[in-house]
Amino acid sequence: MHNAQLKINKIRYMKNFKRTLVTTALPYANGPVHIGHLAGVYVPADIYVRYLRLKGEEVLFIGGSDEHGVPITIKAKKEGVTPQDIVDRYHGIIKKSFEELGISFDIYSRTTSKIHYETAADYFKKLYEKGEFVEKTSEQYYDEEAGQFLADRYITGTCPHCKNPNAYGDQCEACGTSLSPLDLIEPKSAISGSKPVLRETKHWYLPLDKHEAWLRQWILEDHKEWKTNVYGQCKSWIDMGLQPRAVSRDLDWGVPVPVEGADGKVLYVWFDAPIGYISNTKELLPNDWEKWWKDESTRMLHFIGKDNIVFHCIVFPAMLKADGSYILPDNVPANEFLNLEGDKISTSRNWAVWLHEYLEEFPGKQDVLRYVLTANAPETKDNDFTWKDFQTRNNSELVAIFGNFINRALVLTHKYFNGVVPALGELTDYDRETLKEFADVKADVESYLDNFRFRDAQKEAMNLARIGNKYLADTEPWKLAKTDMARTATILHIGLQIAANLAIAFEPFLPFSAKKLRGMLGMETFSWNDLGSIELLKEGAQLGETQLLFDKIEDSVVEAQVQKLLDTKKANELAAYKPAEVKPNVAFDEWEKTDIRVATVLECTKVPKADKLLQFKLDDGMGGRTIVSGIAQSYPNPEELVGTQVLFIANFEPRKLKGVVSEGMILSAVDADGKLVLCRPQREVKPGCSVG
Ligand code: B3M
Ligand code: ZN
Repeated sequence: MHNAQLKINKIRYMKNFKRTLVTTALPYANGPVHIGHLAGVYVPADIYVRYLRLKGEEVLFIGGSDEHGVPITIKAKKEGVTPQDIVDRYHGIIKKSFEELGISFDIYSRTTSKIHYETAADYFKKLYEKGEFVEKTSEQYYDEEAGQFLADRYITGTCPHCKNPNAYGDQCEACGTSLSPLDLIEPKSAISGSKPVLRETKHWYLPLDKHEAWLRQWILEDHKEWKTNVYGQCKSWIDMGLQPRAVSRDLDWGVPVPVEGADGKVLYVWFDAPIGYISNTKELLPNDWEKWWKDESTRMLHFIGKDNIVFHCIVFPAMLKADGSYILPDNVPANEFLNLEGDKISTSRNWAVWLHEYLEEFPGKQDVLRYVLTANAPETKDNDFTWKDFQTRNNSELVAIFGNFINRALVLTHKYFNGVVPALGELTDYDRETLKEFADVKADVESYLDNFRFRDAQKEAMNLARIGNKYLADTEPWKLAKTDMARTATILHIGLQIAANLAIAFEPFLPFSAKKLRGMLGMETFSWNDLGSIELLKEGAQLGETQLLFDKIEDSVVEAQVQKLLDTKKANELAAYKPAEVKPNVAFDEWEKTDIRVATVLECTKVPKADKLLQFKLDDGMGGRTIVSGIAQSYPNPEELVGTQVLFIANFEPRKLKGVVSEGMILSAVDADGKLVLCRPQREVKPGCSVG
């Protein structure tokens, strides 16, 4: 991995910058955050920030909720509450869950704060006064019944490509095509259901075309070191030619456009949201914020997901440049997407592992989630989270390697040396080999972290635990203790130094466990620069109490999580269910030929060697009959049907099924999930009664 580019990046960084400003995408406050957000943005950003802090660098970590945008207004309308109610609810949930996961923001604020409204409005005004916008009038859909212009999401209609009747004005979710509202066939307002009309409206546009030349130079020439997924997306946008982008909308939720004649218009959410990074810095550091935003020796990094690349690499930089007093980001280490059990994570389909639910269902296991998400981080391509992998990584990596090593080293020290760090004696060749191997870890972890390769960095840190585990397994101090106390002391001394190194190396990745471990080792101070040292613990120092770092996750626990997802899938299927088309009409005298009757079940058993069939013995009021029915999979306990009543077709031509003659057909409804449900009269009736 020590290729030239990695080194160049590091040198660039060390030469030019004094401090680092890290921002993370502001999640929309219209739902809680899920593992996709975490793996793509917040966990890597937190690892990076913790790493810099541990190195003693000056760093600021900014987060917050994005509280504007049409989806929030739609959700509010659906629930019959105000948009403010919605964002208050989710901002609270999101903020608390981030805190509990140990995402160590210096501030987590929101875009409905007073300071944000002022900052965003002032930002717009300055650009407006500098003549950085162009004004354009265009025709947009207007709902005359509701008396308002319609945001793209508020218009539905038929997709011109796939004829899906429920396409949105910005996208067809059936075929994935992005649309403009004017593309829709038979557009309809999602507010009133009426047919919208076209009306003229004026908006302000950021002329990205005018920024194209410098953006091309700045990204494509000066930032070749950006991740290939980020660089590639930017290149294709720039090569397609940049277009002016509207920065205002006709909407009643957002920061009002602060110029005359702009009644009923607000800033477009993607204009105000990135300014939220600035407002939140101001809120935290009212007197000192400018050094983070306007000083060339500040290195700014935006951690985001791939769907936000164009806004952070092209639109926001153009806004910053248009103002003229701000620095530009030095890097935008965007990630790809994390899938869940093979399917795209989706808030609307509830296909997600929600952070606040995880924290409740897995108390004290924040680090397990952090570990698994980092191990599967979608850094270069989309990746998948499965509960099975979650369990395996916990049980065979955290427990079996990391936890096992720590536990052995500490328990043995308590047992043979009363919990006091024993003396280091003479080293064997094997000791030296082990120490040499572990001395490289620091440089490797650093190099990966400096290049935003968090999976590799964590893997490398985990190597320390592997080295420790192997060292104890090979040297077997528990056996030596019977014969050679001095040698036992040396081995445990080395083991404890490796443990202390782990407590430092894992602070960025697994902060809760690292802290616990430092407590067990009695480490009061620690710094990244000590990593690699074998003098972290002094001979004679007293260790703290030993606790278990990680514990096993049982099958039943992950099975319950998988079941929860299956339930979600089923609920989605039910929600999407559409009844089958009705068959052609049947004349009355044709229909009358069918003789449907009621019977009481006398016996019901599985048909041997036929997993779909049940054999019914019925009291049909006419001497009894046998019917075989293909409902076994929907009724795993057929004996429970005895005594209940069923409907059956009495004049159905008898036929042989698996050797049994079936004299009729029992009626059941086919539910949305394909399950069969028996039909019966609403109260008990005499067997043999007609149905009609
Ligand atoms: N809220 C989009 C998103 O969560 C948006 C990010 C804003 S960052 C300034 O995907
Ligand atoms: Zn379509």
